[in-house]
Amino acid sequence: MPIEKTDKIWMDGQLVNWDDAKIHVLTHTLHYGSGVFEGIRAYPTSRGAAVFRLTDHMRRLHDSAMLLHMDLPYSVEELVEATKATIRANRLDSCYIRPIAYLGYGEMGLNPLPCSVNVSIAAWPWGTYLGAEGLEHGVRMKISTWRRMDPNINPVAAKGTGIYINSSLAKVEAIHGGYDEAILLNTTGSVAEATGENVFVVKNGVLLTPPLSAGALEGITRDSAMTIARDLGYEVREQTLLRTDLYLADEAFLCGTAAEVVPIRSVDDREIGEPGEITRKIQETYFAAVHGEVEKYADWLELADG
Ligand code: PY5
Repeated sequence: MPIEKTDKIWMDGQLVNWDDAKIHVLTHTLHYGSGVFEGIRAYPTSRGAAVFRLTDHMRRLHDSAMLLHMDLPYSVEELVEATKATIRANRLDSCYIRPIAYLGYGEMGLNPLPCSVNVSIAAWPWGTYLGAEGLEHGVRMKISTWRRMDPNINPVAAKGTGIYINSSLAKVEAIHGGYDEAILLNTTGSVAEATGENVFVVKNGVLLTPPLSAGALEGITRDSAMTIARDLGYEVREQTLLRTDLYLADEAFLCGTAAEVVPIRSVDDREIGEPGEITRKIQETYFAAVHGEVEKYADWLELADG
């Protein structure tokens, strides 16, 4: 799906025209994957565009930067305000927001420390990531032959641009095989996560998801889904999962900002089937929450005009 152009992109403190948001070919991050980024969504609510857990996303951007020795020149609060300004400047009520911090032009050695740190924030309308059919009836997953990196090879807790080569390889392998999305195992063979989503299974009425130590990103949607599930009265456990736990699941789903909450319909051609009741309830509550329809989750929303 091509990116839908909007008017303005925030670059290092200025709102510049979309077509002018350019960088030099010798930008450090282009060569070494030394950037950090976030994926955030804003949804229409009765009080205007609301960004879902914006401050939490900007905190994670700061954490990612810290892990890669980048000193961000903007505070969490400044990035929150910059995001709201970008949404207002583009008059968007529903959008995907992509902040990225990168090491700029000026140095070419591997030492990142002398490099300038640049930050930009773009926002554009982006529909459902894994397709309307997937959201409704579930996606077909393949266990990748690519393993999620060991945390002593790359800091997988950081949303680092270069780290996503691993996800891209798994994604292409899944697409070439005729599947929608891939699940990656870690180097010890247990389930880590999907290419851009966390994974949950439901077994005997209990929700299970791999612990962060398995190599899963600390997903903000994962945290939201766990809260929603517990509030609905379900038990949620972080637990090591094997690929066969996926095959034998009663229900399973993916969650992430871009993908939202997406049922899994099969894994390696083992049918899980149409979305089950627990997955449906969590999906429905998540969509109601992001649209400002659930009072108890009102704190998750940060108004673009607020
Ligand atoms: N795991 C990985 C590897 C991710 O990239 C993401 C988010 C998640 C889990 C879920 O995290 P969260 O719930 O905080 O979004 N992926 C990005 C996103 O915007 C990029 C996807 C193209 O969803």
